[in-house]
Amino acid sequence: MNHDPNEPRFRSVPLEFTRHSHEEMLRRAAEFADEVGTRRSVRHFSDESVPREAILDCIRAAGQAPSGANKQPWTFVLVSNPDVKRRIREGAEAEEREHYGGRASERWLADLEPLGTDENKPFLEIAPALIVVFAQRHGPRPDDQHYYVSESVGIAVGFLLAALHHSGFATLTHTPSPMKFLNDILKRPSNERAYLLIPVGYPADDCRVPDISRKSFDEYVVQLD
Ligand code: IYR
Repeated sequence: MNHDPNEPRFRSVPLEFTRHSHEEMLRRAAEFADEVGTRRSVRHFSDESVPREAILDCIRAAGQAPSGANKQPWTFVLVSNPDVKRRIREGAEAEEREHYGGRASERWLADLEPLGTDENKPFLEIAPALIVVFAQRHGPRPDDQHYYVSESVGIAVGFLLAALHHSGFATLTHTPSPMKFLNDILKRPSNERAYLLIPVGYPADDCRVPDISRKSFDEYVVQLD
């Protein structure tokens, strides 16, 4: 079948795109890099409540991420119920006791030492909100295929963390492993697997963070021109 190159083979709409001047682009890019550069993973939260609507808008930002075949293979569960948070803490600490008590290699535990982490996760109860991100292996029916699920959900989480930071929330990317207990507590179906647990709130007044540094730019950038 011949195809007219001027006739798109898919339903389309005009692109909405904001064009900035070069100066504006330089300013925006530098400002964004500086802003995300101030984000730190926080493990000491205040129990102060947070504006829920703002969290929901950040989740809305995450939902704008690109995804494999536009399947949008993610579910974000926002938890603020104290009883559910307590059960999540118990489930996570049970896994973490295994992790720190011998499941993790000596090398892994040594790599974690500068971060000061251990099996106690009080922040899961103290933080006013938890976002549990689930990746959908496939759609509601097993033959509803999803593609590049980890990549897609990873991108959405990047959007989410940037949006939360931009809005003024402190966050932690917490990964108890395995995370099956989250399906049970949150009653998520078997096509979903927990991907990341993100406590959200304000830092405790006396919050301290590990004295770590980021790689210098040249260590992670290769420019070929
Ligand atoms: N999930 C554990 C261990 C842990 C693993 C890595 I890799 C980290 O960067 C941080 C912690 C915990 O949350 O303590």
